[in-house]
Amino acid sequence: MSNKFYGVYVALLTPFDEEGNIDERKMRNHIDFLISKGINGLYICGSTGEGILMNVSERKMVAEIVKDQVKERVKIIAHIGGSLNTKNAIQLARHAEKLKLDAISSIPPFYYSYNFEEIYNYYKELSKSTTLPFFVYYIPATTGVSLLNEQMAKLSTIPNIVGLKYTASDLYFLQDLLRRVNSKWIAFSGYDEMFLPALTMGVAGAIGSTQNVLPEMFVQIYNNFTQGKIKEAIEVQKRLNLAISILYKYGYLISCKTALKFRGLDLGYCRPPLKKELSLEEETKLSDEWKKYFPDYYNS
Ligand code: MN9
Repeated sequence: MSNKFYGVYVALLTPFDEEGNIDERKMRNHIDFLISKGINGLYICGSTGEGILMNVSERKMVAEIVKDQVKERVKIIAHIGGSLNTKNAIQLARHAEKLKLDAISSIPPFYYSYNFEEIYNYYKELSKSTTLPFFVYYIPATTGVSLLNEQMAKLSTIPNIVGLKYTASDLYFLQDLLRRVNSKWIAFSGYDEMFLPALTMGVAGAIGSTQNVLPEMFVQIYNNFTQGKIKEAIEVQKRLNLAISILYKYGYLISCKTALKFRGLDLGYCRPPLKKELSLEEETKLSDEWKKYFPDYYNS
């Protein structure tokens, strides 16, 4: 496995059983399915993985299962943020290092209106707690934390911070940021809808939720782009975006889990307060639409 971080990373869904417990067997099956499709890495316990709905020991358990199942076939980045406070995040960072995962990542602290000094200190404390490479996870739409480009660039001076997962729509902001940090940062595109445009603006790959459902399409976009086959890449991105618009209709994460059912995989339930499962009516509508537009990803 190469030392570099690039390509298609899956923000891994976490399967729960009906009572809300992590379902280890389903998780292991899903990991093997994704690896068989040619992905480059897994990003665990992020927004998609319902990480902020889990406690520290559950997040450690997910990391252990994933590490054991992956067996060095692809890289693993552990999201350690949203775990309530810096002390918890440090525990998760140390655990990731002990397990020899490849990197850690974190959203900025949120809920209280933290000033930049507090945000900076959060990243600095975490960075001091580990020698692992560290990716900032920037997702202002859900955290409510927006940073200026000069503030983001300041984060790049913290040792270990090697890049970011950028889930925002302003790709010029991203390109400008990469210029400010002299392209030292490895950037991953977070909005699946914009993987191809983000590649043209300098990202090394993508990390997102739809990769769980349609890993093949992300691999195709990435390979086409790197081989200069732009027209082909545009066609796949268009088709992917149709799938995303369908998945958005009934709640994103539970729809991703349900669409995987159509592909023959069982990802269980989501954890409340997220909607646990689709109603029968919703599932039927989703299934009909999926079958109509994506017959090649139905029962296969
Ligand atoms: O950054 C994901 N964002 C969230 C990762 O989960 C909030 C994305 O993969 C989106 O789910 C995806 C659909 O909008 O782009």
